[in-house]
Amino acid sequence: MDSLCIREQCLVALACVIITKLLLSAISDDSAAERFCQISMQNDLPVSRRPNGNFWMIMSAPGAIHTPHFDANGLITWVEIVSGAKLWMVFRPKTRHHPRLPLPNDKALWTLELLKDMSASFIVLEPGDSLCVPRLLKNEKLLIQDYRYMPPNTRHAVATLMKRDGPYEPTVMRGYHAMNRHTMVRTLYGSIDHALFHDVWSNTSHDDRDFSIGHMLAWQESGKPKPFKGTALYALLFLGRNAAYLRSHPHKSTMTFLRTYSPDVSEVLDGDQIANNWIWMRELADKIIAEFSAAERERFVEFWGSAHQYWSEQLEARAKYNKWSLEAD
Ligand SMILES: O=C(O)CCC(=O)C(=O)O
Ligand SMILES: [Fe+2]
Repeated sequence: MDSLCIREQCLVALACVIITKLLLSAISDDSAAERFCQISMQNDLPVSRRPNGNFWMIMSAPGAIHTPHFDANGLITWVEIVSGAKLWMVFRPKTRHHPRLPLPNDKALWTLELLKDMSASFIVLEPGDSLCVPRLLKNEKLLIQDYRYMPPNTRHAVATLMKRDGPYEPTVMRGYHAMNRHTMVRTLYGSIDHALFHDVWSNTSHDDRDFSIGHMLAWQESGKPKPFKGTALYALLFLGRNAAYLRSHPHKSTMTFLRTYSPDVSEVLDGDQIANNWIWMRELADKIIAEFSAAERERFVEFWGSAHQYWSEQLEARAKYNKWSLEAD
């Protein structure tokens, strides 16, 4: 860079921004859906854009360790280091099946349970590097196509590094969360895990991604060609129809609380928009389902049954965890 004049440096920076934007819009069906809705529905859009957007930035001190976790709400993660360095550790299941969450326990280092029976990959990310799972795992068989990011529900741990003999400097990283048609099923299963165990196994919440689910359903309902097919569509419909219950649960530690839980956003900022979005998503999902052929309906019902069963089992697991926590107190 030193040999480039200011004008050339600006052009390189501009090209990098454009390439990043193109890459991210290619993985982000939620942004594409929002654009579709803005163009086709203009001022009639019943709910707003996702209030907090997809981008974020974090700064962390050398030595900071992020223990094993999955990212919130079944979202894809893309990151790029701006300055400093991080050691990224990615853990993936050895089979195609959704890995079940371990029950948290009172052992020291219990968070390592999340990594049991997983294959691990490690990479150091430095300025300009972005997380690119295919490159990182190039010797492994990919489970799904199109990995240019960390897929939903990927278990990972992160350490912020310090340059040997370098200054003690924080690391700055920018990131992007998205949803994509190729990973919608993982988004759904990740959302179930998140709703029930976000306080244990995740580090934040992005419930506003429900606005994006609404936009994706609207895109599916009136777009041509239809963006989502097969299990990706079924997962989107499951998310839309159950959105009110797939938010981050407030975790009261009684066993029965989840059985009587009823979502209430009346006190929340944007509560009206959130409740309108629940209604909108249900209507859109019902319209899409009404168009299904008999064979497609059958496949959808089967998908719904499996997802529902997983959800019930996770609910039981949470009740068991709450019981154990109460007894331990
Ligand atoms: O940088 C960190 O400490 C954690 C970052 C992380 O886990 C993420 O971006 O998903
Ligand atoms: Fe993370």
